[in-house]
Amino acid sequence: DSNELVPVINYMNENKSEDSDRLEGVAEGKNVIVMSMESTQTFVVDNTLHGEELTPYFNDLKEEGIYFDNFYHQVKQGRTSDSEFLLANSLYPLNRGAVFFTHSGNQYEGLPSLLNEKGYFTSSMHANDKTFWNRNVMYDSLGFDEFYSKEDYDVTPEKSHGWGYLDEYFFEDSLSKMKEMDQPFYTKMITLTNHYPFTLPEEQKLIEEGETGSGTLNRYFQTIRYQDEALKKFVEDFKNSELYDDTILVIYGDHFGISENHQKAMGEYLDKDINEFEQFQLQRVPLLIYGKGIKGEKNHTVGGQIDLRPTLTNLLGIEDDNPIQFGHDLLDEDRRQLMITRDGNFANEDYVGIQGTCYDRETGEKLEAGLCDEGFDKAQEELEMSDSIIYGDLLRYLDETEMVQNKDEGSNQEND
Ligand code: GP9
Repeated sequence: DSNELVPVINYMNENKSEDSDRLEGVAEGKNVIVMSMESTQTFVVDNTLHGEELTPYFNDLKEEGIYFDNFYHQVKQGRTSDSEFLLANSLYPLNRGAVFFTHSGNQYEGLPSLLNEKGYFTSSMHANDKTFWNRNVMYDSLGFDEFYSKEDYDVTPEKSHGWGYLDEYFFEDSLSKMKEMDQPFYTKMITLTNHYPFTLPEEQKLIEEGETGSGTLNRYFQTIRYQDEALKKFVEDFKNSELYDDTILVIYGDHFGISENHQKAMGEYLDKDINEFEQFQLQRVPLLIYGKGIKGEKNHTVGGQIDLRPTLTNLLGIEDDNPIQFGHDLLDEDRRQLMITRDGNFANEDYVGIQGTCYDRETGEKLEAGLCDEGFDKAQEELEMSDSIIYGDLLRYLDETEMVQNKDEGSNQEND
């Protein structure tokens, strides 16, 4: 019942840090394009194969925006859909199954709903079947106005490969759609080509395969390189369009592409032993905030996808009245740096804690286990709390609970 929400609200209040307001409202009233890059991990950024850059365009682009190099994905079995859930709600996904399937009927206070209330037209763009990951149902619960799915794109066999519509065409069609959208808009694009098993038509291969012992990793380099070329075309067209002046672009990786089954090959490529610590660090994904008026900076704060929503609302200068969010604005210099994974592991400014073992985050050196106790405890506490909200569908009590709390506070003040 509604009482179940009280401890969560109390926890949120206790853990709220004083917001520095850094860069607050710099994108006020602007359109937002959030681009979710399929299976894109940070290790490809500024990295090479056969002496060639894997992501030459992104490498340059990131110098012009705010680039985060200690940003982690936090997904579990729901993969891309889990990353969407983290972004929309600033809640953790579930440990088993995909919350997009299991709890699509819950009441949420999604970011699309919030932006909607503030006058934004909100949409998601993804050229796959609309039922994939139950998106057509869940998107309604999150408050999207529109879902541009496969049927809204010019998907032909010539323009498709593997999982479907090639990114270059997806980008092209999507930009045309954006030009027609009511403004301000918030749209989330989800790419598809850089998806396992990472195959491409011959003419789209812009780099030779890798030479490691894993065919998967060897091909991944090629689809990553392809995605970067498609991104280049998109961003250049975007910059030449009228949208550029009034739009910010947020690019992030949704989850890993190379699983731990390919550790040996990864070690060959990166020229180091991929132990438990390195495997954890490989879960970093790129995050870039880019747009006119946003000054370039390299940001090393430790964070994850759960932090995207508060970061965005801060940039947009939007008051977010949903108190149940686990994320912390990535641009706030005094923010709590703690990234919790669905497995109960964590990274903070000093440590990485994995299954009871404590590592120095900078050096990867094993440390005295007790140093990570606090991090592990916090991870457990937050995951349980987030789960209780989802399993109990507790956000439906939000208004009621806040009303009671406000009344209590009011009467306490009278008594003081
Ligand atoms: C499917 C796409 C890929 O529509 O989002 O999903 P994934 O398998 O990466 O979760």
